[in-house]
Amino acid sequence: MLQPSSHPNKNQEHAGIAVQKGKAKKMRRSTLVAAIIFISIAAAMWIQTMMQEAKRAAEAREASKELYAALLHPGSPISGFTYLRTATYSCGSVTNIVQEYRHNQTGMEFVLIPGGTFCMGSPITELGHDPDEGPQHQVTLSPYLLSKTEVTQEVWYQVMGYSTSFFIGPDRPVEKVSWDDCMEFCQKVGLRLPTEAQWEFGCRAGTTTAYYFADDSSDLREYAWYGDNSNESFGTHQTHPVGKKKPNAYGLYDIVGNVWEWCQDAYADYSNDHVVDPCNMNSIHRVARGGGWDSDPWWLRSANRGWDTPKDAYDFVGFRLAARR
Ligand SMILES: [Ca+2]
Ligand SMILES: [Ca+2]
Repeated sequence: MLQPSSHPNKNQEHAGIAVQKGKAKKMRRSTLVAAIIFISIAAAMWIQTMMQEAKRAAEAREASKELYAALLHPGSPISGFTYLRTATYSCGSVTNIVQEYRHNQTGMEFVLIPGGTFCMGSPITELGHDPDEGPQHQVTLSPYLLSKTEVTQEVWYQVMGYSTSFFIGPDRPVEKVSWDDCMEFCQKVGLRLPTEAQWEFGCRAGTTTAYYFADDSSDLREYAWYGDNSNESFGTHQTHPVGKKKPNAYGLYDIVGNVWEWCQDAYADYSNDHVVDPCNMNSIHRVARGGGWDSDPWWLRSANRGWDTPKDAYDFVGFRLAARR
């Protein structure tokens, strides 16, 4: 039989402490359980991310294998593309034999660019050189595919379902697209923007001169639409249908002029380091290359760099597409 306590308050106190201790124990237990759950979820997410990364890397290796195989055996299959032809292009002092493929989803033609090592940037002695084009440094690139032309308004409309350009024409380059818009487009077609290094390697096509055809700009009007000639046939300066000027030594059209072309990278200083497949993402600005319909000649030099924020869209900036690393 329970005896009434002679010290009810003390007993209550004991009981209170016991309850508090029990609560504290429960809290510790629930904190521990929450921590274990949190750690488990974080670990699971980390493992999932690692597995996705590994899968992406494996896919990239496989894709890269296809490109290496195609370089060795012209016409070899490349997933998502159809082999078209092997073509020879000469420009400046360089001649290249390249393979061309059609991207099945967009219908756009691409050149298989072999990659290799080149000197990126320009020397301070180059006429028009800007400080951000140096230091010149060695860059090594894996093979990749680059579209022969800028993305046209027709292709943009097919993929995105809306128009955005200021100068209307289905075979003119799309413009007034921000870098962010380009990301959305690329995701829909399983392609990406070229890195800045891929863009410059493609533009130079083996040349080391200021322009991809010579050191001086006197022949520029044969190769590009820019401030001196983009008013021809229209009266005012504007974009022109893609692919009407002479290509470079990789068979790329309008790689300079017509519209500036967004690149994947953030705009950042170069270093002296020899880099492999670089893609810098350490700044808020994004790179655009090649100059456009309103540009001065020196903005169309292979090494010239432009930049803007990822959300800005102008009627003189568009893009071309790349595939693989
Ligand atoms: Ca261009
Ligand atoms: Ca510049």
